[in-house]
Amino acid sequence: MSVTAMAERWVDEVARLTRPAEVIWADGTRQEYDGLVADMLRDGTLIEMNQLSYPGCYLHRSHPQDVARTEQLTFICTRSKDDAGPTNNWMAPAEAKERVGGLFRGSMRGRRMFVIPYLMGPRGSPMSRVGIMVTDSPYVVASMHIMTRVGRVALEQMRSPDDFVAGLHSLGDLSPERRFILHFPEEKLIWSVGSGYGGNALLGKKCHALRIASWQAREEGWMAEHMLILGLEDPEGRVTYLAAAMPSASGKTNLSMLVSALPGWRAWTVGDDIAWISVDGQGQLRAINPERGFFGVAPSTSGRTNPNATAMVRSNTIFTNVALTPGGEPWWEDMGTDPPPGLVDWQGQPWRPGGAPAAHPNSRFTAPVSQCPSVSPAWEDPQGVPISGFIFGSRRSRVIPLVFEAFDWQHGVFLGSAMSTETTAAITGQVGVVRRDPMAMIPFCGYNMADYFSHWLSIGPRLAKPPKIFRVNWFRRDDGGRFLWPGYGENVRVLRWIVERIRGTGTAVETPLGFLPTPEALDLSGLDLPRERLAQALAWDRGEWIAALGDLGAFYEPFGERLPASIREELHRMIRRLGG
Ligand code: OXD
Ligand code: MN
Repeated sequence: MSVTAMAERWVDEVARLTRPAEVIWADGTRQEYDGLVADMLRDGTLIEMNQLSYPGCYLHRSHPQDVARTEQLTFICTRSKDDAGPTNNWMAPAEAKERVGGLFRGSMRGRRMFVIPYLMGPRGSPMSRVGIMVTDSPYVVASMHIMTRVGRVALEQMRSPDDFVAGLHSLGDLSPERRFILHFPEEKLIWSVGSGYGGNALLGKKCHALRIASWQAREEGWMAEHMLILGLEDPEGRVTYLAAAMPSASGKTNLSMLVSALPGWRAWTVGDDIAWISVDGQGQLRAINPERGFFGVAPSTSGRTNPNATAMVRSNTIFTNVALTPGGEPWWEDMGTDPPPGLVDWQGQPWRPGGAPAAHPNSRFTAPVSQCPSVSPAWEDPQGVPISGFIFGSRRSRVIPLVFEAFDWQHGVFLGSAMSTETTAAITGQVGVVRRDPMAMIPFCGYNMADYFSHWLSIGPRLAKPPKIFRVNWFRRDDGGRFLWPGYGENVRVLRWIVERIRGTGTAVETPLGFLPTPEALDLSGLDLPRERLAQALAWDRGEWIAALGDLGAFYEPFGERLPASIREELHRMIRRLGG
């Protein structure tokens, strides 16, 4: 049996169901990409941007009701409902196939069906994995070219005929009423219909590299996490690698390519969204970035917040739902320039000052990692980079201090499980409401999160020296609603303390929450930040924390007996330490 025999059989089956006019196997070449772009320019799927100032850049305008991930239409389809757990939407596999199969019947009639063999992770890495995705969207094929490694590079990595995750995607009629994002982890299968939006339709990303991969990772003893990976270089040239979990649209991309405000310190970007992490023969965690592109949020990206991204998206980038200047350049809110006269909004209408945002708040850029000026020389190392610290960060105006450190691995896992955040435009729904988001994985964990916490707990004892775990919050505000911490490039001051703690040098005080930096421990040189504002950013309030932990207890309830005893124990210990 040839290594692709099973994939070919599945593709034939899919073609019989969806009835495309033509079946094309994508090869990942430049020629193929250029051909897709030419087709999309002809039919209006893409608009050419100014090829002198933005060479190789194009604009795509999506259906106005298809602009973000739709979590309410995303399902985990395991045989047992308990295996999906209380935080996932669940459908029985047979029912899912029955209900949604009909939407694929004939859905590609008159369209081309593309088969995309793609590799998640560096070529030749034992940690990399293959997917075979079928889609009727040329925009998805072109985006997959940027976001993954497409073609022979993937097929060559297959170890057996069933060594792939199968992903079936069809635009359907783009109606939210007929939109479903289904995951069958027991079959390594994804079905997505009715959306062309990145997180719903670029199946290598959230569907494969997080939801299906998290299931495989638990079975096989590794980790698939919603984390950026960066290397922080100190003035002596030593690089410490950190991985950080943060909810969607909360600054992961900016942090991963931070331009340091401290002289002599420098950040190297390995990945901005997903980390696959395994334990090596020496008991060291090693991480790869399974992706080869960034699918970043455009609004607020500027020379001040993220100069590297600003430089990176000047070429070979597909923009989605940004505004367009009369000169054919992209524009978005908080880009650092005033909206020019004649600006056209993300829906192609003339934009009026004072009206709705010109760019959609979840408008995006899709750009190759290799174009990032801060890309790490180790970003495609097949062995991955050694991880010395984990950071859990979320968006909270109150309660959570700027930074603190867990007492140990178990306490750190508890802190990750306790994370909550204010929602953003990256998902359809209300923006700014607080919701629980353990490890920033609530939308992406492909199985019962109680088992996910157990899995995290089981990793620590396998490590020679478990990474230290930190909690950060760049988003704390004062009573007047102003941010207490300047963020962006200044975050290096917090990262520096984290690295010092990892090395055993940084100073801290023990509190009921964990180890907090003393106010002098953070290097504020060259920063105009009064010490009392820093003290406010680092402050914690007993009453607020006791109330928050009560709420956390309620969040844990539906997990029942499946919640690891040590997580409950950490919760009770923390309440006791707070005198509650
Ligand atoms: C993303 C997301 O696109 O988390 O990375 O929504
Ligand atoms: Mn993400």
